[in-house]
Amino acid sequence: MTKPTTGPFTKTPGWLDWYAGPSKPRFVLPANAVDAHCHVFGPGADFPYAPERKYTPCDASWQQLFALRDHLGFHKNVIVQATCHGADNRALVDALQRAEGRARGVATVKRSVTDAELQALHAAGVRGVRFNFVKRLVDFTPKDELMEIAARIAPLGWHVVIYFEAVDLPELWDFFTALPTTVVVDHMGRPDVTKPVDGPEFGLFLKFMREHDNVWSKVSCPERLSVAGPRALDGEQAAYRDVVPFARKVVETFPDRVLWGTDWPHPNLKDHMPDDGLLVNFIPHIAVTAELQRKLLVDNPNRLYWPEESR
Ligand code: 0GY
Repeated sequence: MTKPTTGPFTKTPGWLDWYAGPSKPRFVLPANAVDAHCHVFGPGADFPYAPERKYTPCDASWQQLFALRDHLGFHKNVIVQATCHGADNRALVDALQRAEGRARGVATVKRSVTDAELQALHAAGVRGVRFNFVKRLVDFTPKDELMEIAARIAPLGWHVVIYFEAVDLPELWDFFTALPTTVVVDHMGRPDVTKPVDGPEFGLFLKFMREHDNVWSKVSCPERLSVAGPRALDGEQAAYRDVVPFARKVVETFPDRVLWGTDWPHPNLKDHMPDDGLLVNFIPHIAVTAELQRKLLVDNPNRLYWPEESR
């Protein structure tokens, strides 16, 4: 892959560039596998970052994303609008239009979005909107505005992607459970993996999924959730080992409602930048049979994002 660049913008101090030489994964992905959570950033020269952004990344173009897709062995991508672009979806739409049907998108929209704009996003391949509740990433949006957006996108067959921290789930519960669409949770609701997998905090997340069969979860981002980090003394087998029980529990309890993605180019990591090839090798630790792997990587994302191909 080509190396990261910054274009006309100055990166946030300490920002880690994505890993330019990912290894070839040992785990061979099944045919038609989908990387169901990844982003494009800019390039800033073509698609400037939003004035209200909380960080300035290095550029991460559609060419670089699709090169990674091919290198890792994925067939398709779901590209999720990142907060550094606010509700300006032009970089996302451009990437979708370049993908020749092999990418779908999750956008960010405001209450002021017109029906014509929603239709144009749909035509480009957008199939969901993202509501972000992570305070370091976004300013607060009133819940009545978000509910209004959810009601507008529901007739399009779109879903809502929600991103929040585990401690905020109790406060957000009533809003989440009132959403009229399929709801996809980013990164298992960001559990604190130093707490027990069978404790009350993660128990509430499992209850959320158990009691609401419209709720799905991405079992992604071990590199973001792990305290143990990428390597243990016994090597790669144990990478992000503290995340394994959490992700495995979700995969095995809700095998038909889980998705996996690289999260490339990995915004806001402070300590290390993962080798995406090693991240793919993490998958068989959380989906331990060929059937679970097929559901996670192929059946579920294709059913949600390419339903016309799954009929
Ligand atoms: C992720 C996670 C993060 C950032 C964003 O849109 C974003 O800026 O999602 C994060 O910093 O935890 O899923 O990419």
